[in-house]
Amino acid sequence: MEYLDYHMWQYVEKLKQMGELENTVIIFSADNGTQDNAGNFGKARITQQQGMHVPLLIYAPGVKNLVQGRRIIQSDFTDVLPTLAEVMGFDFPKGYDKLDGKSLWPYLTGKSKHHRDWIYSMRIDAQMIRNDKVLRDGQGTWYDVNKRPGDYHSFTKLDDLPNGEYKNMLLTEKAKLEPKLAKFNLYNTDSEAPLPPPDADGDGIADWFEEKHGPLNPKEDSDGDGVDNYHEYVHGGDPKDPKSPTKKQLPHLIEVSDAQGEYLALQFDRLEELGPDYWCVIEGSANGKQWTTDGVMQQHTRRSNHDGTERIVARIAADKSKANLKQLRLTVHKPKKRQPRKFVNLLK
Ligand SMILES: [Ca+2]
Ligand SMILES: [Ca+2]
Ligand SMILES: [Ca+2]
Ligand SMILES: [Ca+2]
Repeated sequence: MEYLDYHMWQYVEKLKQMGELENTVIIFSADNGTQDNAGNFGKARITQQQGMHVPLLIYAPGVKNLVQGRRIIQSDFTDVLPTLAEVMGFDFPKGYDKLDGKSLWPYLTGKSKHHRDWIYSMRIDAQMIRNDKVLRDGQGTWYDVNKRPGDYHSFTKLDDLPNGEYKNMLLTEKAKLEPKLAKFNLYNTDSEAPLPPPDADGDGIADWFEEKHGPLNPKEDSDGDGVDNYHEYVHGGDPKDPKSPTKKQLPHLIEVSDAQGEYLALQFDRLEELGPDYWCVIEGSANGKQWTTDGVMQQHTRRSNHDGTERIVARIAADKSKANLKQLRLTVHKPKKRQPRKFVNLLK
């Protein structure tokens, strides 16, 4: 934190030297916390609000009447662009309908007491939405956030509340938010994410791989090396060569030692072309029976092997000596059918 303060101080000092501090709006935010310091909820987990929640600090010493102090309001990242546009006097062209956010400026400058009614976040096709009364997490569970809207940890599930007036009020709020989800549920039909490689029979093995090696059944192990054809493709193996993929290419445990400590990690190779649609889930287990994603990094380091594959290292977040997870396993999901976004360039 001190190091971060030091860097911010350097920015502020530089702006002072340039005589521009009074003419600058500093918007400071952060990536989602790591799992260690966010209690297993970091790294953009959509399943709980903690995975999505980030700080937002705004400092504008030259602006009179700027709202001061900590505020608990609904605001998300989509608000940053319209805020900056308003600060800089940029008007979006009429008919430009791609802005989901709302400028924070009227609220920040005290012209408006209220910013917005609800906020939204998504990852792949998981969606989270909330207002100051109810919250839906990325798995579709609804929570009562009415009593402590600024508390991001200890919500009661709507289903667990006794029937009555209070629950009915929350159900009304839920009914207001639910229809909004459909508008944004576009990942499979109108997403700007790069498409996975063409796969005519939809079995998860790209066309080029089946053209090269002949039609493949993803569940079959054609060369009897213990790796089915789907995973031969995923890990950059050869489905007709029992010596490929090698043990180094397949998921295996390694020990990592670096400045942050000693960790148990799962290492494997995968084709670079797979992209985010081939959803990797790493689970850990203390006893080889119960498996969980809690405490396991889902965003991992990746390094290109410069041969069309990349090496992935996914590690347990806690130090090895303290970690209770002793085993890791990998599941690679097959992509859903998707269509590319039909871009309309309204700014040209
Ligand atoms: Ca295929
Ligand atoms: Ca096939
Ligand atoms: Ca095989
Ligand atoms: Ca093989």
